[in-house]
Amino acid sequence: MKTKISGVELRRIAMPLVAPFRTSFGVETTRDVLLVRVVTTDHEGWAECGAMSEPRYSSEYVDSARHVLRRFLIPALPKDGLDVHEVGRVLEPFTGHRMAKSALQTAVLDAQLRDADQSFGSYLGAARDRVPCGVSVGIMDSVPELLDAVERYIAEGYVRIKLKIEPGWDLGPVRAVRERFGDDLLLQVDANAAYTLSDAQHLAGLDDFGLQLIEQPLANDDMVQHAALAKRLRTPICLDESIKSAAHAAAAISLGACSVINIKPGRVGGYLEARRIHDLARAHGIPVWCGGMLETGIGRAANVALAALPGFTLPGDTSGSSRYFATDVTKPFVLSDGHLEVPTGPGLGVEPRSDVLDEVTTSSEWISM
Ligand code: SMG
Ligand code: MG
Repeated sequence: MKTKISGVELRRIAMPLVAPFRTSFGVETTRDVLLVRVVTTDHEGWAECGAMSEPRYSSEYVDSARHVLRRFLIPALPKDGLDVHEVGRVLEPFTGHRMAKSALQTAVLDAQLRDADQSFGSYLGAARDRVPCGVSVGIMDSVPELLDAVERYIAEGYVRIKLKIEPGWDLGPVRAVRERFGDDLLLQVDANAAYTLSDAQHLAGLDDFGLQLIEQPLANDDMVQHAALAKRLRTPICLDESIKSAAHAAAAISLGACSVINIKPGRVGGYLEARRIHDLARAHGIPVWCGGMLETGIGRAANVALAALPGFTLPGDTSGSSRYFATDVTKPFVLSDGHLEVPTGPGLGVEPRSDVLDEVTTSSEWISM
């Protein structure tokens, strides 16, 4: 199926977070998001870029994504239209910039699915109509503050808690949460690459707490070191930042660098590559779950659809809108019994609310094809 694009809007919005979100690499207070809207003959397609405002989680950042889209990626799309499966190949000559590529491909996919009257979930191969949700809890100033936050999230119904950790905020907070909420709580940690292999013995101290996994303990490029660490921990290692493609996933699995994978479509260049990683992991018996980049309802809609694939056997960081924003740019995603429903309408199945968008827009540009 060919989709003919007449132009693309790059719109940047500033979304205040309900509470600051601190990780080992920095604090977010407002989510600076780049939205991509492709306009076709009959429809529009929307997507959101996972890049943050600074190149800390990954080398991409909002300005770089906007620039590479405007200067290279959008002009590379064929003028006479294309099928979503061609987007990856057309963008392939440009190295990296996977989050920017993902946003463009996803917007084309949304438009194409709206044309075909098919939902993301049905297109990707969703195996259920709702997904269980976890929540990622940032680093706090004190343990009592952390316990309060975790208690609130559990009361809201989240089925799994992920604690952000860093050197100096690891064993103590994890022990406190375990002691307070008991052994049945599904609990995991995410270091965002804050440790080195010389911390192996210290990290083995986490083995006492029955964690579901430890996410990205070591640096992004430390695939071999993660394999060495895996031999020294009982806690399963999950990779996030290190897995940027299906090829990385294959390498990590064969090296024994991880036994779980966090799939973020933006990080790996789009939903088609995300599905390839899912398929590969599933064939190897490696559980996967859907990560998050503090998405608005636009990105969340597609993530929830992805998380409904059969290999997503662990709850993801697909939290309800209210965990992030007082007002979302779509109808809010609301947790019900710890789950979010997979949208069923055509494409993403959600509509951006233009009144809300206009209020949060900080810049917009139009690129004609
Ligand atoms: O979207 O709920 C969310 C955030 C989940 O912890 C989360 N994301 O490394 O997994 C991760 C982080 C990356 C973004 S931190 C600003
Ligand atoms: Mg992570």
